[in-house]
Amino acid sequence: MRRIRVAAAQMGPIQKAETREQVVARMIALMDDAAGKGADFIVYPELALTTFFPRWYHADRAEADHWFEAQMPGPQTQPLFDRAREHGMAMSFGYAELTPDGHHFNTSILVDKSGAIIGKYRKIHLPGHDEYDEERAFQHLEKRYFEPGDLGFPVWRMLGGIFGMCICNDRRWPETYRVMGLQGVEMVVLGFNTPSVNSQKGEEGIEQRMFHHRLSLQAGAYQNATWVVAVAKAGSEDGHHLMGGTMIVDPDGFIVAQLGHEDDGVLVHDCDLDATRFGKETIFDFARHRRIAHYGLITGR
Ligand code: CDT
Repeated sequence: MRRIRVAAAQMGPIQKAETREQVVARMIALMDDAAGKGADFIVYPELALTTFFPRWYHADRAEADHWFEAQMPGPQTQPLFDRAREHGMAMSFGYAELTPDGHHFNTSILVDKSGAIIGKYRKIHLPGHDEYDEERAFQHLEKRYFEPGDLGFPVWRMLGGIFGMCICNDRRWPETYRVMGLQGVEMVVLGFNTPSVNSQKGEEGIEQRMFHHRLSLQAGAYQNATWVVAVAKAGSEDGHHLMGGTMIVDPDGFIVAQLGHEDDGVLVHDCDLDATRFGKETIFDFARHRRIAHYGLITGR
């Protein structure tokens, strides 16, 4: 038994006017709650420090730079790192990253119990569009503000297990999980900001969106014999509603814990990383059963 007590730290809406200091205070409150419940590892949403700003159009892209972090930790996020170290808790959260040479990514990091950043992932599947689209009910300008990630889908050893990260739209792509699965991943953590309606397909509402969310997570978990921890930013941000759906899926593909609200709150669950063994050693023993000679269209070979 290799038990990790995970806290999926859902965040309610973050309004445009909220400051980093206010948001970090909310994250610290969630962490203290998780610590009281004995958590080893806390996972926050995609773009956890700000509102989901890609819904706002700036003709001049540089006007969006204030949503980005040029330093991690920086002066406003250092208190979060300090508190995590005090609690001896590992963490993962998403933020908008501005690199020293001017590149923009939708990023998440993995921080170990000592407060050291041991892993970085940059979102690869960027949904939406890069110019103002008047046909849409609202904008989703991730392709305008971010470049596709350039780090692949690595995994990291931490807390006695093998961890991977992806971000929001990545969870809908089987390749995301499989690339980490091939490296033996035991827990994939991800944050998401998913509007509860489709901006291009008015009749697709929250029920269908939630179904596709669950379908993606459960399939990814089962087909790669891995835990999946998915954490929402939820509720109405300046009138734009994001669905909830924070949940933990076991390596058999079952949802073992989920939150039923759209506010700040932690979902704590004990995950046994050894529960991944059965699937990895039997039906999804990739070395024995994959037939890559027939996957050329996928691998590009
Ligand atoms: N943040 C993010 O990736 N959201 C997308 C919305 C897709 S609609 C353009 C998602 O896949 O949930």
